[in-house]
Amino acid sequence: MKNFLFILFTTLYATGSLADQPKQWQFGFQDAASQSMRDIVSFHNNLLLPIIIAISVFVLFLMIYTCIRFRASKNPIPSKTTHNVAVEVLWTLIPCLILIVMAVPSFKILYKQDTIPKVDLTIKAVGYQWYWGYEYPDENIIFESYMIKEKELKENQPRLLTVDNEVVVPVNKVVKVLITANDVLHAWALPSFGVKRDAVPGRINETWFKAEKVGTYYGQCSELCGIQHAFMPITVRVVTDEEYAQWLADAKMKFAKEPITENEYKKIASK
Ligand SMILES: [Cu+2]
Repeated sequence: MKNFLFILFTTLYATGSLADQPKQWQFGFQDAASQSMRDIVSFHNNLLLPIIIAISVFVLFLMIYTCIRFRASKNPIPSKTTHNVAVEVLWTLIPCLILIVMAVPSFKILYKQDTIPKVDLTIKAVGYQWYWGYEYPDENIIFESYMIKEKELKENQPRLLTVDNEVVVPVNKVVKVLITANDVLHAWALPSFGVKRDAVPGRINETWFKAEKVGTYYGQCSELCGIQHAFMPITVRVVTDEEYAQWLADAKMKFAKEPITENEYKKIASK
């Protein structure tokens, strides 16, 4: 039995920990790719989960105990007690203390996420019904990012998550994301980075991430925004500095409002 439980839990956890994108039957979070997400995962696994399990086991025990100990055949004349000051004080105080124990580290994480370190790169994400638009304000790059339909997917491209134009950012750089929307509420969310912010028409929210691993990361709009809410994924490709410089040069040709000259292209690519 012990072995079975061990195998069950390691299998379930292993599936979760290998994923940078949602997996079938996933249990737990996606693999963290930033310090921010690591903080969230450790807060959940090391503090919240033990508390939740302890409370559930305790309540289950109380229920089973009550059912057996006070069943009709063993307890024909039930007690008429309605108040017990000591118990009432305890069941108010103990949950308060548990909440405080949970609140302190959670505020710490929230404040840390809210303080943006020195920014290396700024991108702007604009939610539209139903796709994302991106801008690299310092680079004069603007493009749109649409989901690839199922029929057009290539091998290894995940369904409902792959887009035509990915956001590309360099690894280990602080990226500030300005988030807004053009029509209705959307939300820009990327689980591996521990990032989720509402995109509100008429105002700009900001957040940041520092991706520590090269790779492709997937997120989705996380605010019900209409009929195609499920079809406006977010794909961020984290690349090395050299690859980023190359992408930047190509993107300037592909997306820029004013095309650049051959010489300018070479200059940027060689940076
Ligand atoms: Cu949306």
